[in-house]
Amino acid sequence: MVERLPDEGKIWYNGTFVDWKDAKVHVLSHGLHYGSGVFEGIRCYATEKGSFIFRLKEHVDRMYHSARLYKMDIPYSEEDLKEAIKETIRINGLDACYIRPIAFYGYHHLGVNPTGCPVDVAIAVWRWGTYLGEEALESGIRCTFSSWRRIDPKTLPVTAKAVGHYLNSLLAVLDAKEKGFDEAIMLDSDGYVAEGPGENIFAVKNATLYTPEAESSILPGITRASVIELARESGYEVVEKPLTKEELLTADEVFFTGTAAEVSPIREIDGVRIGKGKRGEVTSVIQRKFFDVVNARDERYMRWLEPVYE
Ligand code: PPE
Repeated sequence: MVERLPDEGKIWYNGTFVDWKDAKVHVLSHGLHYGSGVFEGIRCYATEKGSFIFRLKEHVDRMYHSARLYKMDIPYSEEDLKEAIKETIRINGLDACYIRPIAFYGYHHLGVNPTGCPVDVAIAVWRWGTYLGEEALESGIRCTFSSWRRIDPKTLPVTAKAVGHYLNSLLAVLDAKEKGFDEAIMLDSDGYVAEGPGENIFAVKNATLYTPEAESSILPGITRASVIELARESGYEVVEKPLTKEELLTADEVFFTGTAAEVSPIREIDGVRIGKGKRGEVTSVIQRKFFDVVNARDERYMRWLEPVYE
């Protein structure tokens, strides 16, 4: 399930391409000590019409949004970064890949205040298959409610996809794995359902979709927004509201969304079978739609796809 990173290829690093093995940081970099960085996870799909990046603009927008919340000035324009992302895929000759741009405070001084540290930016691309295992997309996964609550908007700007925020996710993942589950589901500080460590969550009841509001303790995912749009377009009602544990456990279907996780059904939570205990009907419809869109099989959504090789 866990795929090792490659050891060959080119990484875009502060405006130039360097060999994979040379894309290094100093151990005293600010970002390493304080988690002071922002990043994105983006997917490029190989389709019959060529290679396309899914919602590149929205991802790059979010990276700058994250940076702004941490008062970090990324020393490149969004246009430059988008171009650099495409160039990184081309120079590595990939047709499908996962794209990881990151901006972090680099080497200058230590101390929590980052003012004066350079902002280093890198873009790496590599092949990354299914996030939760090959079988997950079809059969669904087994989850547990984490004992760790999701970071609270009163503590950190949760809409930022920031490096340090992932320590919260790391604890939830380790907790779930130790208990023998595939993935965790995190509650917010009030006890409502928030999200997975790297995924947003949806419940389906009587063919209506429910998901926590974008303003709650979640990272408002781009896959989440896409799924809401695709579901509404398919005639389903989608309600954004606080979800209780009980609502999740008694839902007909539950699924995760995310760039890495795509649309992954959840078949069990803490020993409670969800619905029929396998991928449900609505999840199947949404999954099919999603894969049609990312694979350039739906003309109406070509606007979400950015060609890499023109
Ligand atoms: N919540 C969290 C906490 C999160 O990290 C992600 C993405 C999402 C929701 C879904 O957002 P979006 O990708 O825009 O639909 N998680 C990224 C990193 C996963 C990782 O393990 O690293 C991802 O899916 O790329």
